[in-house]
Amino acid sequence: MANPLYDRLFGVHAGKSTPFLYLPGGQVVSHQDFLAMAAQLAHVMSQVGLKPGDRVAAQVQKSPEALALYAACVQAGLVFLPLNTAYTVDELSYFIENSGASLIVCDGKSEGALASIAEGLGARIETLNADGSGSLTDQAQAMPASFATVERDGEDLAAFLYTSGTTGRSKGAMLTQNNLLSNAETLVTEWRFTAQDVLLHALPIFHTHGLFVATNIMLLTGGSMVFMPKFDLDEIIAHMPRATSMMGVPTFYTRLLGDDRFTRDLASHMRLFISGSAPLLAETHVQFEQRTGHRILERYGMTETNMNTSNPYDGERRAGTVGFPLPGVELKITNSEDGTEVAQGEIGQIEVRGPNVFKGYWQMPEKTAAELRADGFFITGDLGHIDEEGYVHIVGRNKDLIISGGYNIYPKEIELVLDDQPGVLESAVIGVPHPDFGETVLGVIVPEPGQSLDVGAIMEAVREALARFKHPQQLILLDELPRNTMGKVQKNILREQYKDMFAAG
Ligand code: MLC
Ligand code: AMP
Repeated sequence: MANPLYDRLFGVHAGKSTPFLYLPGGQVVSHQDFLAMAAQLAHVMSQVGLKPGDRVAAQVQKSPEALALYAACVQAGLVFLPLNTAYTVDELSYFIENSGASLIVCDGKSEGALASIAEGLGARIETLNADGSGSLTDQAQAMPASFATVERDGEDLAAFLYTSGTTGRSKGAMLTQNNLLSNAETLVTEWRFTAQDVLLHALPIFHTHGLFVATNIMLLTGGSMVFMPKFDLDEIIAHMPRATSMMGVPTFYTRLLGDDRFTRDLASHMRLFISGSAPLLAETHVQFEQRTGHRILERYGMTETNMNTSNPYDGERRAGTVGFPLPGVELKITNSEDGTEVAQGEIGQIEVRGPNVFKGYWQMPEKTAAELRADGFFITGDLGHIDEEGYVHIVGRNKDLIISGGYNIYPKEIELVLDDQPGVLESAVIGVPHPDFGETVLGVIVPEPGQSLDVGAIMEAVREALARFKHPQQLILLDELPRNTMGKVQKNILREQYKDMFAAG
């Protein structure tokens, strides 16, 4: 029986007592322990009636058990749908309803709030807490430590990851087993990962970066991870001497550089530092090399595509670029009006095609057709150019998107909440430079004529509706928004006007 993703990432480790996860408290989870945990969870899910292809929505804190839930879904042929732990109940109810999830796994603290949603949708709810306790693991303990892997084809769906959209409605990106496996295989080779690697893992495991890039690579090679619940500077510094590699968003690197304990000596055992999910400032790249002697390897990816490009392992890792298309990935720069390729060196929209590219958005054929061409090229929404030596440069975005600390925020989603508030005529949400998060959110509101606004009440409504990382750092009141002759709001003018609002120093 075959299940390519399970067989290659997990099944190959059967019976191995080699370390897989080093936990900050000193415990070690071996490959074998991890597989047993996954098998027990797979039993619970099949016993409660889940069938291959069913969706499992999980909003849980990072823990070995949470990672084993991913493995269990792969083994039982279920579609794993990890959700940001910051999402509010409002946000979650949309994802759960839209995906038609049959099982919701959440922290015990959220069970009460989610129970009515689950009931309304006919979904089952189980709990999994940060310490690994909960109804799911309670049931798992009584289960056998091996599970007959469900047969799957490489084209079968393995995961849904929700990504917000410019219209404010999130879309479930459908990723197949082959999408995930092909990309992990390429990255292992490109970045020279082996069973000897120890990866510092401080990213969340509900997004592509921490789950599919970091974890899948380490599973494929049989290496191990120092598995931390979140990014904590002290913990990173404490564990760096035993590690060989780290993956992070740019904020990880700027925070490390801001700490005097982060020295050349501390990083001397490290083989590789990788950055992605948001632009790494060339200045950070340079400072990092001066401090440690290491050149950060920057790569470029997306939820819909996993990784597309990477700076070379052996060749020159060029600051301010995202390197070359990965083997098997075709990348072209096109004119956003007619989709034709632009001349060498010119700026246009970045399109990619390859085995990494997703299968479309769940039950949204129009949105899929608008972004995924019939010939397989995906329109990323990023703007860039390719220089004479073939390095890809990202110069901006064709989509209204803010990236704060590696999290994507679509202004439209926030504008919809702001516009709904009493006394608000209209709003514009923009991203402005921020020393820690790269960019941060600023809300500009125009009150209805003669109205005085209760900013506190507006912020309270935002808190209710949206995850913390999407909240505007500040709300600014203006009499009117700048518009062009077509009546379109000129966000570029607002961005320029407020660009120094959170500047360092
Ligand atoms: C936390 N906060 C954020 C935030 N993270 N606000 C804006 N943007 C963020 N990214 C909030 C907290 O809730 C807190 O609110 C306050 O800001 C300060 O928190 P902190 O303690 O300083 O933040 P911390 O918990 O340390 O988190 C920062 C971070 C984290 C950068 C370590 O956000 C992170 O791990 N980001 C990684 C995101 C990621 O994995 N992206 C990959 C997407 S995949 P309060 O109210 O308590 O003060 C993808 C594809 C690809 O993009 O190419 O990889
Ligand atoms: P997400 O939707 O969370 O997968 O985010 C994908 C987006 O992150 C891309 O479309 C880019 O805009 C951005 N991104 C990822 N990696 C990089 C990078 N190295 N440099 C600049 N932007 C990046």
